[in-house]
Amino acid sequence: MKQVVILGSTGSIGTQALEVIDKLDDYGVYALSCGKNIKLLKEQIKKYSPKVVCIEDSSSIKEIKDEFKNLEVLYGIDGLVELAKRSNYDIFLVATNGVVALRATIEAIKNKKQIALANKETLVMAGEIVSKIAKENNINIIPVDSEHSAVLQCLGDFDNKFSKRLYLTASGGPFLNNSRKDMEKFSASDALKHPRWNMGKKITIDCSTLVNKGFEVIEAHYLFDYDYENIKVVIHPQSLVHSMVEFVDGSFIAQMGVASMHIPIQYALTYPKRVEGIKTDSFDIFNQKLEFYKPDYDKFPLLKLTLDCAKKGGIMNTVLNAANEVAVYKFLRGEIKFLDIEKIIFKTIEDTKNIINPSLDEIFEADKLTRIKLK
Ligand code: MN3
Repeated sequence: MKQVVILGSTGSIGTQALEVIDKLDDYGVYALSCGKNIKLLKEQIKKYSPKVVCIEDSSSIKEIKDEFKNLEVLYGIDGLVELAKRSNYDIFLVATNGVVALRATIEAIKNKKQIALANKETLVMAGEIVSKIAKENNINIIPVDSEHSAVLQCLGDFDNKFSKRLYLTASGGPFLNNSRKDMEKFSASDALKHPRWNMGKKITIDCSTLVNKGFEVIEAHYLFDYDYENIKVVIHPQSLVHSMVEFVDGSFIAQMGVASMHIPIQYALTYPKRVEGIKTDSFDIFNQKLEFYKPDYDKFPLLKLTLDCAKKGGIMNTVLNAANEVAVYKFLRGEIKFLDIEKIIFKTIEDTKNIINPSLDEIFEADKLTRIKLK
């Protein structure tokens, strides 16, 4: 029986991961953690009987304890760290947003557990630190995101020596066929019409600016130890190919399938095996059209900026990520225009003095200061 810890169990990836576990033989839930959604957490406790839960703060401990007498309840970042250090589990699935789980993820790596990573900030903000610790502990971080899962599926294993280049596909977002002039007028509801994947509002905007794809290039760099020059972004409006690998003999291998997160989540839990597991809609290969284009950096300057910041390393992507988050939420609240998102980010990056080889504390500090400055 493989025991799984799910951080962020009440979120989109967390709930889908539990649906996957429902259909897997020999997988149990050792621990669940969540932020504010205690109601859903209690339903999950009833159904999956974890030994431990970890919640955001101590205010709901009594409420949970009253209902589940034998359950251990931890809280806060320290609770996550303590959980990560235990020996009672096999797989540590990180499906939280933001940086709350970063220290715990590092502890789980040092504890030599299988890491299934769905959180962006881990590698975007702290890729240098996390990948170094993973290497020292001989741990491969298994990606949950569809593009990176596709790359891993094409490679077969992390040590494939015959691969040459990675191609991360992007749907191109809702503005693929609009001009910059059109984009000036876009409202939040225009941007939220995302054609292919059903996702949260924040990430949908990040797909429409292609910032998300820039972040995915950074993640691929650290996950697969590839130079930035050999990771390409490909616009593929059909979202049927989830990513591709080019090999030394000129062959390309692509991973295709329906756009469902159940598949990459399941692969991360069962890697390197494949199982039938959860049933997804069947993929109809007939009468499909596949198109691949170069991204237009003039139209989507944030993609270029993200890649430039990635090459500089240090705290640049931490600052970019924080500025992006503040700007996107301002846009979603109707406080700024769509193209103001990139103006805010460009200005913030221009004003940033990089710190090379930052410590975790310096990364957290850069994140905090950027948010305060842009508030
Ligand atoms: Mn993705």
